[in-house]
Amino acid sequence: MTLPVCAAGRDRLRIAIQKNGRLGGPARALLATCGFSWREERDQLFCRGDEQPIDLLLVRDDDIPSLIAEGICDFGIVGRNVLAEETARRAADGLAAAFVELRALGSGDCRLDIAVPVEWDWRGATMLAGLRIATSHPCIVERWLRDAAIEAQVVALAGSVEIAPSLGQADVVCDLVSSGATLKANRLKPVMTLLRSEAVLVGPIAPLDGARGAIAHVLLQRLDAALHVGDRRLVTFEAERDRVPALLDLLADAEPPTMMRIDGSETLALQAVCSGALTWQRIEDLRRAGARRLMVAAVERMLA
Ligand code: PRT
Ligand code: ZN
Repeated sequence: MTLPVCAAGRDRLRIAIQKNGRLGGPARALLATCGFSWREERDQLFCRGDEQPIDLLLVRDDDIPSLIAEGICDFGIVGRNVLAEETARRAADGLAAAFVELRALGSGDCRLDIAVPVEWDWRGATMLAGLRIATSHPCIVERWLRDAAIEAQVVALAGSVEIAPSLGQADVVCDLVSSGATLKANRLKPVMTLLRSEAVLVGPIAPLDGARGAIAHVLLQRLDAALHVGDRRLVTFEAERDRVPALLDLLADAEPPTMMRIDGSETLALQAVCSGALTWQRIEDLRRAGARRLMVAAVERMLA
């Protein structure tokens, strides 16, 4: 792929995300929440930001760690499992660390699990000795086996890992699991977790400076704000002063509320940001405890 500007001396930021696949949609949505968007055209891998000095690269997830390591991109959004595999591969090749996980993004949750045939009576990791383990994360598995002093054969596969035992390619698997339905359909059961994964923001080890550093600062600040907002809700209501302690007990998950006195009366107007679900039941409980003129609103942006 030929990129329009070389890495050195570049003053625009570059972010790599998955073109297709599970993390592409959530990554685009998160960046849009941060106020960044790009016009994408079919088969286009490089999207220049018109409104902001940030360009987007649409790639396969496996390519993202190397793009950061080589300085072609500044940031990427990728599964922690992909980063961990590339980190283990670099270490096995004697290469220094070249990227770092900067933020956990709260989407794409999964686990990298060892799974064995359902009929096995699992008695611990030592059972793996002498077996063949099929996986798309061979470097993580090799390192784990080495650390656990277990001698087993790692069978590296690019995909369709779960079917390997029934095809006779392997005895057990080490694969990504979210619902577990695929394991079950292949008569396998998870017995150990090697890694808990989610989508993460990856970036260079040394912080960026100059123009790119300034844009990176804005990106990270907006990202933190977006992650902080999450599914927070703003609840506002009025109540008599003597009812307030009981009402605050019902809002134990709220950040410290703002209270204002109304017209020299004993009535207070309150507003609080809550992280828990504000269900109808909860709103009705607040009303019974003395809250009036209740309103719940989604929080779009927060900046401390
Ligand atoms: O084309 P490209 O190389 O970019 O994409 P890809 O095919 O390599 O990756 P993709 O899009 O399948 O996954 C991207 C990332 O999503 C992974 O690296 C993980 O970080 C994350 N993720 C979250 C998952 C899953 N959940 C998941 N369930 N990746 C794969 N799976 C597989 C799982 O192994 C099983 O085969 O999906 C299947 C269904 O899983 P169950 O447990 O719900 O049945
Ligand atoms: Zn991939």
